[in-house]
Amino acid sequence: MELLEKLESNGRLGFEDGVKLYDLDIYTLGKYADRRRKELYGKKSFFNINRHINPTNICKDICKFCAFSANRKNPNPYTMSHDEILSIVEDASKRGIKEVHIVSAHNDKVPLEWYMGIFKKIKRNFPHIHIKALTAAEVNFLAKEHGMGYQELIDLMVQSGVDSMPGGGAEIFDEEVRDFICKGKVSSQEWLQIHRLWHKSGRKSNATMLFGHIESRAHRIDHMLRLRNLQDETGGFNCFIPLIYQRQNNYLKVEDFVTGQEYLKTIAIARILLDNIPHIKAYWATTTLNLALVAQEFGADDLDGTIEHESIQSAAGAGSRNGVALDEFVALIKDSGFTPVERDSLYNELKVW
Ligand code: V47
Repeated sequence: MELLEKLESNGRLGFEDGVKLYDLDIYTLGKYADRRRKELYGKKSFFNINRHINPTNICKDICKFCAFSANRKNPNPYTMSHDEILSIVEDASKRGIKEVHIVSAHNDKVPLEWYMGIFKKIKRNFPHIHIKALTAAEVNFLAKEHGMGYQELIDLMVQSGVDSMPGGGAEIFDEEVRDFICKGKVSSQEWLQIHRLWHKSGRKSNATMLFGHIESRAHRIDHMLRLRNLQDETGGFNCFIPLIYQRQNNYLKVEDFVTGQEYLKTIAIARILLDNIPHIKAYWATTTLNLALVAQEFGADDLDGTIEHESIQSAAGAGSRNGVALDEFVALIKDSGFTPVERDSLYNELKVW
């Protein structure tokens, strides 16, 4: 069957089809992606009121794309105390946050209890706040560092108060590209296995894809299809998040920045290919707010949240260090022609703004 016929009939697309989607013009792709988005959510755009916290930047691993971890280019190592973290959460809770998103580097200078204690203390003091924490890269690091199996560590995360897992550490699954950009970190198989086990423990997670560096379009399609396969098996992914690679202050020498068109095509393709992952997130910390708003027309239905403070993408050049004020965020979504819907971390609707 021809590609356009498959798109018309909402048929499931394979690898070759996926690669060919990039050759379609942006309007055709956008039309099909937007049709699917509208069938699912109409003009609703989801966001949450959240706080990102990055408790330490000391990292045992070296990823060429990373500008966040303390290294020769960024010689400012830090590790927050639990009291510091709790006071950030307390302050943010006054502004009504419903979620903390906690992603750290792979710090071998602190005990496992330093990581788990963060979650226990937040849960004890702020039981209403959803804790989205520990990427599969962190889970892999902690399990190996402390001689534990993945399942054992996952059980400990659950006991300590982690509610869901963020999608970081996926980067690009293709083994050759992965070997070049983040050799030694969690492998693709391990990343998928950790999410499989997490889903089988009855929990939800997200999945990211870091793109716009040395990967090809085919690598992106391969990445998405590996996620679709796991989602067929577990159904545990809430959302897919393509992250645009930010190129400052790191060791990966990439001159070209991904274009807005390439980003919008990638969002549209994700919406079309990932027929089993309900939400596609335009993560404004890597796109700028304006491009994320345009992505709503190309299949994205989720804009992450207010973030408040962000250290990973902003270290590499993104303008997201200070988050965005809630009233400004809501006004921008409305002005762009969409309906801002505040959600909780599991996508239950809390308020139509
Ligand atoms: O995995 C690192 C990325 C990720 C760069 O689950 C970079 O809702 C761009 O987990 N340019 C961590 N990206 C962030 C993460 C996340 C973010 C937003 C939403 C969610 C979610 C999860 O940050 C890492 C890596 O891929 N990253 N360096 C860079 N130079």
